[in-house]
Amino acid sequence: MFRARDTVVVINNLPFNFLREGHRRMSRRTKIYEGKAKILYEGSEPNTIIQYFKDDATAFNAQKKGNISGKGVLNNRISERIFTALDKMNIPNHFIKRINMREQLIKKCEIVPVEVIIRNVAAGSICGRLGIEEGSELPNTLIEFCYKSDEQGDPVIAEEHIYTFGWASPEEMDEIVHYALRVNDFLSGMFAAIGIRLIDFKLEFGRYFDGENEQIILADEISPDGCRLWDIETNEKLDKDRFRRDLGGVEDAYMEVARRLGIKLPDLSELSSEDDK
Ligand code: ADP
Ligand code: AIR
Ligand code: ASP
Repeated sequence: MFRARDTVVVINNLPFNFLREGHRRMSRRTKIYEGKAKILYEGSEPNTIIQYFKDDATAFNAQKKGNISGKGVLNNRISERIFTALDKMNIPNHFIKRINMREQLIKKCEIVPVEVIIRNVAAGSICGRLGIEEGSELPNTLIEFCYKSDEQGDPVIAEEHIYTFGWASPEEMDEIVHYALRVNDFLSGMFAAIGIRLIDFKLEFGRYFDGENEQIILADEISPDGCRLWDIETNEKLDKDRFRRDLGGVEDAYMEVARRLGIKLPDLSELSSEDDK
């Protein structure tokens, strides 16, 4: 049986200031929401939010809690890189701009309370649920839906539940599935090009209201927190499973993903000036 515990992982090859969360700067803002991995603040423009990436990590519906030093900085950068690339592929999304090491400005939307899980290879919960061996290639891309509810433990649901309980309309789900498959095609290729297999990942979508118009857009983040990423040659895990399963080398894995994406991490002086803003 899994027991709650605290895991603190200390990064040892990053400058000290890299690890600071900059709470002084944050306190001047109006906090809208604090989640397990991010904090949302009111943005300076109407209809915008500042998304702050924390180092906090949770797993198994927050039964396991920990802190991965520098994770927020890395996820901010990785997610920025991916959302910017998806924008060029005409996938509408919430990303506006990165503000600093841990924050990005995003479009405020009404989150559809459905987590969209896209699987290319069997791993994680599906293996236990259906008795499938981890690492088995799936004959086709599999989409699963989970009800986004911490209280209920994000249970897997059928598409029918979404309509029965009015979480999204069939038209919205058509768009969401269409975008999810396009994101999968694009990201699978993008990661393959840097020697990474995209095993599975989670997406969140929201409704963005722009005057009269309402649009479904991709929201939240795409980072090693919500993707399974395996090295193509060795099958080494380069994602949050290293934390979930106590495999060690968590930060190194996130750093490796950032490095392969060509993300240049800032030097010490740049980081300290950001923290002192
Ligand atoms: P959780 O809420 O699961 O603990 P996080 O700590 O990542 O997750 O918190 C970020 C929250 O912000 C999530 O609940 C997510 O659904 C929400 N969110 C992400 N993007 C947007 C957006 N563009 N507008 C409004 N809410 C968003
Ligand atoms: N995920 C699901 N809920 C939260 C997250 N982050 C992501 C996992 C994994 C995929 O969705 O990171 O990439 C499938 O997760 P699972 O646990 O259902 O196998
Ligand atoms: N982030 C979710 C949780 O804390 C799920 C996960 O990543 O395992 O439970």
